[in-house]
Amino acid sequence: MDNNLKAKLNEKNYEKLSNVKNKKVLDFISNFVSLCNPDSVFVRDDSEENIKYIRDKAIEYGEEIKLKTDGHTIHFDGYYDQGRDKGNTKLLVTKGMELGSLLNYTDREEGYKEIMQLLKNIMVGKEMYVLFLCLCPVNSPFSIYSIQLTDSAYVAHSEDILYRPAYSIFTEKEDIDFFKYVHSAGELTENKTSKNIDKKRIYVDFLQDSVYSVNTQYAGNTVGLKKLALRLAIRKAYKEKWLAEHMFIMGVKGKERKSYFLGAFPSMCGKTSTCMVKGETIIGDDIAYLKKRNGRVFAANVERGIFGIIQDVNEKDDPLIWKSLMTPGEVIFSNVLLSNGNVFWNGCGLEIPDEGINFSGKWWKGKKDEEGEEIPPSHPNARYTIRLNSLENFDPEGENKEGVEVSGIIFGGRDSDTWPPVFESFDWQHGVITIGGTLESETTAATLGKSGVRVFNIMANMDFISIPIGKYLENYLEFGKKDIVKIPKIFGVNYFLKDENGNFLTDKQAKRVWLKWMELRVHNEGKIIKTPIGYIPEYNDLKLLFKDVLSQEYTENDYLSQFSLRVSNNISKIDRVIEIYKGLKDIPQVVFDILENQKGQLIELKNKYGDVVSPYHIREENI
Ligand code: SPV
Ligand code: MN
Repeated sequence: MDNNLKAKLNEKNYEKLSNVKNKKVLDFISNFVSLCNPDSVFVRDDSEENIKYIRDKAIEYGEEIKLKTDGHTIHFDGYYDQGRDKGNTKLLVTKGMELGSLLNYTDREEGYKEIMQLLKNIMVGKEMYVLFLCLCPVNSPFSIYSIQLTDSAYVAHSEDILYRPAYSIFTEKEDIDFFKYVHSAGELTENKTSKNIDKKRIYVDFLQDSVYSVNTQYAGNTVGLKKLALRLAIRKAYKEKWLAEHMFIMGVKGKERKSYFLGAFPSMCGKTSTCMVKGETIIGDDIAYLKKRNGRVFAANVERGIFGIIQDVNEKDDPLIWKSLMTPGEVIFSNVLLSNGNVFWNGCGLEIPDEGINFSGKWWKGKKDEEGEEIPPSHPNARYTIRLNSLENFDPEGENKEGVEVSGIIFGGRDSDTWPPVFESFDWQHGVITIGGTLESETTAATLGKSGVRVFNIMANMDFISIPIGKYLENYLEFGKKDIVKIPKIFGVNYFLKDENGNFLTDKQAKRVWLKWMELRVHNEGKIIKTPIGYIPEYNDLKLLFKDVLSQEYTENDYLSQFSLRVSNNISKIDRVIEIYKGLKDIPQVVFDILENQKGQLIELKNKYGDVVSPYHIREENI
């Protein structure tokens, strides 16, 4: 160990680090201790005492504030640091390497130089935390070990709630590969938020399996094992022929059986609320790794906690999350309203006080921002951080090292006028290309029946893809082709379908029925109608399910309004996506073939029946 590093460690921390025999680990830590120059270095082992040290520091340094309820704290990110910063998140690439127009990347040499410059002496006056962690359960076929260096006790605390500790693994194994993340919140304001937001940078150096993040605190930009690691994992998965996905994992109960589903939805499109529905179980709400074993597909949750959107979480709609947020235990609230040691947020179902502290500092009802817009009590992206095992519906297989066998994969975006509420692809290739591969989401909540701006978001993973899209698709297609005994079925869902007057055609609870229908389908039960976009349910099955699951009457009119195929809109969607794919290099030809084929069938249907076609007409075509 070099003297500079040694000088920053007290006796206990020196001992902890000495127990790590891997030279690569020591080199990495030494280098960044020299560069960032913290006053001291704290090495976290897996003990409760060490974990508590970091929790206490977050409060001592003011990055978190204690709330009235035991174990609960609140953290604020800066006013301009309330979400993932796509513009300042860049992949570093060597000269001549092209990733395509949809990815944000920059020259590695320049980017590296810039970020090293920003990191220089950035931790003077601060303590650096060294955390040994693991993506997925430790010692599992899915494990990727990781080391986080950060000067933020809030980031280190969040990482403890969200990821499995792995110090003991680093002391046992001498030579393991690991991902590396270096983070500094930079200089802080008096409110303990990152000050130099104009120098906010998140650079992914995949050549060294490293990510650097500076002058930001928002977890999506800073918590290495979350979206920073996902970008590294997607490359690793491509090389090793597995999948790293932006997906929840949940159990759906059938009659005396349970099947596991994965779900990919862009942010704010119902992902967490789907895997948290009443009656089912959750394994994870954000990121899953998929690997094959004996010809079957297994998935594991990368995380052990949830960093979830809090807006509209209330006792009535989300009783299980609510309970976890209201019970003493470990919860970090971020960017909600603080008043008298209690927290409030939009849609919490409680009376919101007229003043307090929020992400804009001192807040009062009617406070306006620089543009004259009223500042809400909580930011729309305000969040809670909790452990999954604090939830009553946490699935008993949640920590299974082998993962769970995947029966179905669900894709859904914010779509007011194209896809039906639920449908099934013909097979893996068809699902990958025409469902996951055409996923779009409307940026703004559609108003007055008019659709918002649709943004292409392939597999809901667009923000994190770190290889050319064509290669990403190719890996997906291959995954379902080779060495397969049983492949998951692929489904599309749409919770946001509207009628011509702009009214939603389904209510929040209906997703519970769609899940049960998909559960039947993965066992090849339930009747289906074959349409050009895939299989849709028969009315009678849904009628029974609505009665069973929700005790609701489901009318034939409901069915016809929801499941009539919007043929013209589906054609336009395919045209939009083909246009995007044409602008990229390396898209496999089969992608165009399958999309063109589907479009051809839709045109035929349109010529015969018009813009919108009843499922009954389509059923006649089946016979
Ligand atoms: C998302 O936005 O998809 C999240 C939160 O899960 S973040 O950590 O910001 O990525
Ligand atoms: Mn996410």
